[in-house]
Amino acid sequence: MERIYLDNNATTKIDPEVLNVMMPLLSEKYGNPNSLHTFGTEVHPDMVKALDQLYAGINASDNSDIIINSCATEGNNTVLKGIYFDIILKSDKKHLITTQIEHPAVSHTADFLESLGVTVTRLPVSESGLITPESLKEAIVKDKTALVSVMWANNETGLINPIKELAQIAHENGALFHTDAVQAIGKISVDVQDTNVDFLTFSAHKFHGPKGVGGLYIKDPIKLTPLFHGGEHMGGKRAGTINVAGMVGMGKAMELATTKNAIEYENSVVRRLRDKLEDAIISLDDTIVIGSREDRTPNTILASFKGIEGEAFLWDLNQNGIAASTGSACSSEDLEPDPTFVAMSIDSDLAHTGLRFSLSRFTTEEEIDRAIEVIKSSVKRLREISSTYVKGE
Ligand code: 7TS
Repeated sequence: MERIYLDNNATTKIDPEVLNVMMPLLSEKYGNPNSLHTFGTEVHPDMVKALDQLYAGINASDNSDIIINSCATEGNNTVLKGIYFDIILKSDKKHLITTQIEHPAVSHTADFLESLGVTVTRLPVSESGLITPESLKEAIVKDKTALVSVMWANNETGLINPIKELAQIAHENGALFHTDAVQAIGKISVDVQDTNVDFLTFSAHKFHGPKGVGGLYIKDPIKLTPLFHGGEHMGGKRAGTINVAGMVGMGKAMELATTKNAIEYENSVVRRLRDKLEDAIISLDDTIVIGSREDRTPNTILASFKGIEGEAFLWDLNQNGIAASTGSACSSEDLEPDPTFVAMSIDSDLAHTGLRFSLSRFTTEEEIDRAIEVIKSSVKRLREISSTYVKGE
């Protein structure tokens, strides 16, 4: 059976061009970049190129930092814990603002800091599922809030927050601003100078790069206490031998994902396919999709099918070759996943019925047509089963 991958917000396929540039660094060019012999030094040009591609992809200025790390989870931990050590412990700014819809890489780190005595405010979403400037204005305390951390685009709904306005409010009140841009890179234009964010995290495997490598942007002249202490790698900002092949792959993936053409492709072709799938879903009885299309990344749908339990639906789709998600795969190892916490904070009727479909530039029209057929017949079958079950009770 042909398999169709509609779970690109969990991870993406490596672009063959990315794999190509990585292969030499996984085979003959294996030197440690910190070594002084030619095995070490010969990889430097590849690393410089990758850094250039990363800086260009998010429009970072030359004197700002991009720290290469293992993933966005590490980047998010570095920012929140760095702020704890550098600002919260050392000044009167003991307040952290985040949101109710962050990925656990931020929310659980905020919970941990709260257990150490930090005051944490978690902004709710508006009716349209967004974090509004008004709610931040209400929560922020001038010269007492150390950091505001708001994700750029939500991984479950795809809803895009007004990052530029939020960063401005943070700055006007003496706070720094961090955004988890994992779900934004490659889907919409991301510009750190235009939005004036202080910290931004990303993860290569979400934009057709390899797993196990990510980046943290830090605006000049901010310095953060590192999460890892050890050798002088990355100028002492993140100890541990750099994943050279991963970094080079991430650079290439960033370049491919952020050109004007790539973003236009997302916004036209991917959006059209997403809308086609979405139109088919909402044409079924008793289905809804969270958030207005214009407010979302062009590849994401979080849908709810009344009367159908999300896990059962996911299983049925998987049996028929369609890979979707009940929300964040990060929670699917739990026996009782909490897949739709974002949707629930928008609409409590959605508990356990939300299913996420996320496309990529590799998704084809034929795949969407086949997915529509499978979804329709699966909904019909599962509703028949549940009505028989209710009657039999
Ligand atoms: N931040 C956001 C917004 C994410 O969506 C994810 C992964 C992460 C951080 C963590 O990235 P990592 O590279 O450190 O693992 N999100 C998902 C998801 O939505 N389904 O599976 C993983």
